[in-house]
Amino acid sequence: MKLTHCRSLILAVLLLAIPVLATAQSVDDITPIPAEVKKARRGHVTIDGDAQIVFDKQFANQAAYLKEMLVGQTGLKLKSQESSQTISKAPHNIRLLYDAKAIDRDEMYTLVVAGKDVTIRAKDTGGMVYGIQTLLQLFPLKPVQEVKVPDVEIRDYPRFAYRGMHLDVVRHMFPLDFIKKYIDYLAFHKMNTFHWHLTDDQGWRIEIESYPKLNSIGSWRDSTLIGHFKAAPARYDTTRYGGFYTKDEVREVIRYAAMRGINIIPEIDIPGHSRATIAAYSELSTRPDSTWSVATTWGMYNRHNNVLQPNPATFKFLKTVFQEVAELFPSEYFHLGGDETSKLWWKADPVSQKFIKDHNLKDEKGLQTYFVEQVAGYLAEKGKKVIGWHEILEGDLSTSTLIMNWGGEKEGIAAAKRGHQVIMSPGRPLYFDHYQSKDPNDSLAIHGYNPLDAVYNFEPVPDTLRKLNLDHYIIGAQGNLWTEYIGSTAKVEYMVFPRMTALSEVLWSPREKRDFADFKRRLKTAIIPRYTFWKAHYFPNYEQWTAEKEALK
Ligand code: TNX
Repeated sequence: MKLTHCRSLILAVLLLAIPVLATAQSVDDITPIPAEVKKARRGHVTIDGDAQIVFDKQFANQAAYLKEMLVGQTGLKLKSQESSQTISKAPHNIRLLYDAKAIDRDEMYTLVVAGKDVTIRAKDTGGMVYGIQTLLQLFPLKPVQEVKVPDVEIRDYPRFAYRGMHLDVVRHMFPLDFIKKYIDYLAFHKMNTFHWHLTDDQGWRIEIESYPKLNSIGSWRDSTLIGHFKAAPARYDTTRYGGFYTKDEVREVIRYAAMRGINIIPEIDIPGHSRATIAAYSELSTRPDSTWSVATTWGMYNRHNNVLQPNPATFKFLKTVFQEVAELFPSEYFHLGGDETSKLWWKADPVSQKFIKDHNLKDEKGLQTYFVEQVAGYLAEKGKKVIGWHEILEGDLSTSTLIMNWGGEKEGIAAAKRGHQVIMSPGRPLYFDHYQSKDPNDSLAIHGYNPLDAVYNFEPVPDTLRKLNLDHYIIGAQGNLWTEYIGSTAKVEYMVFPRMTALSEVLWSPREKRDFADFKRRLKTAIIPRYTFWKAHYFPNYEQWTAEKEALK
């Protein structure tokens, strides 16, 4: 045996024999990069089974969360006690403290490792959760009996107030456990909003008690398109597909998310994208005597996706359903869709035309605005404000309406100039249902090319707005995952990782700290091991496929 082989054998044996002592992961690997880090090279705090979590009562849930995460990641089982009731002293503590003085921003935390203790300070749930995420990144991803956490002082807070990920559960639906996992992914990435796209042409995915046919009929489709919708001839899988989340399940997800500092914004998409609705209640459509079925194909908003008719039954329906859903979700904002509303159905429908005339509306765009305003009113009765896709700006709306812009900079700028707060979610590069490579053998996606570097280099605030001092209207950004071509949880993960990680740094870290080369280094040393630890799928060829290389061709 060669000497080098012999040496590595000895090393391997040694490593196997001492799996219990581990140094922490590097502070330099924390992702998204924290705002301020001061490394003190003096010492460390040892966290072992004798250490305990001491928490202020505001953070009881987060103490439980940390405990559970530590066991899962390292096998370390720590005891925990509320600070005002602390009886037994431990050699070392992880302290979770409420401190509204030291913490002067929303969602901020400080993490100090010094002396005997690790101390996280925050003044809200989000801040504490993010402090915990950072701390967990300092622990190894394997069973240990103790960890020496290096002395450090971190002062950290987000660049943007809105940091979101969307998931379409209509085109394909995912098990409740995966929804929770997705929320865990968001929490790791210091995101604070989960946009849950719950209704569309292809299905209705939330339990509604007042209109039960939404579930018995609207939640199911008879078949599903196979392959790309542009492929001819179209082929269908004739297995009945569907389902919906019960209210109890939704409540469970809301609770789960709240502990992790995540707000859930539900979306009920109206007045277009309504095939599932009218399949259940055809009287709400502009062709009440036609038989409608839940859509079985994709990308068909113009000819086939009939819209809601403005009639008394429809407005009663909208009020009842939106109020029923609003009661379930604590979110201040409610998403009412408003995208891709095909005007041709209203044009061809005498009832809609008479409605436009009787209500002094300018045209079909005015009618679209009327729908949005009505629903905004129903939601206001429940104390909620409205978010809609940027097409709702076709008419004049109250500026309290938040605009989710899936267009480009132009639409974002227009909305901000009109005094609306805007969430940037442009198809390029924040649609993660688009391709991340140009490899013809890559897994099927809708179209497009949004490789990792395009996401990492995305700047949510257009220069034009900065120059006009209107940059504060951009409150954040969101990655969207439409699931026409995403039929499994493995594919969801493949499409979002590592792009979601890149987006998290855009949203969280100071702009001047962003550095793609360093980000890729951290992906290798810390993040991909994390995906692997989660047993999550991811797109591995992100270095090979970049927007920059394509531009040079
Ligand atoms: C457009 S973006 C849609 C969705 C599709 C998506 C596919 C938006 C508000 N509507 O219904 O799933 O494109 O990328």
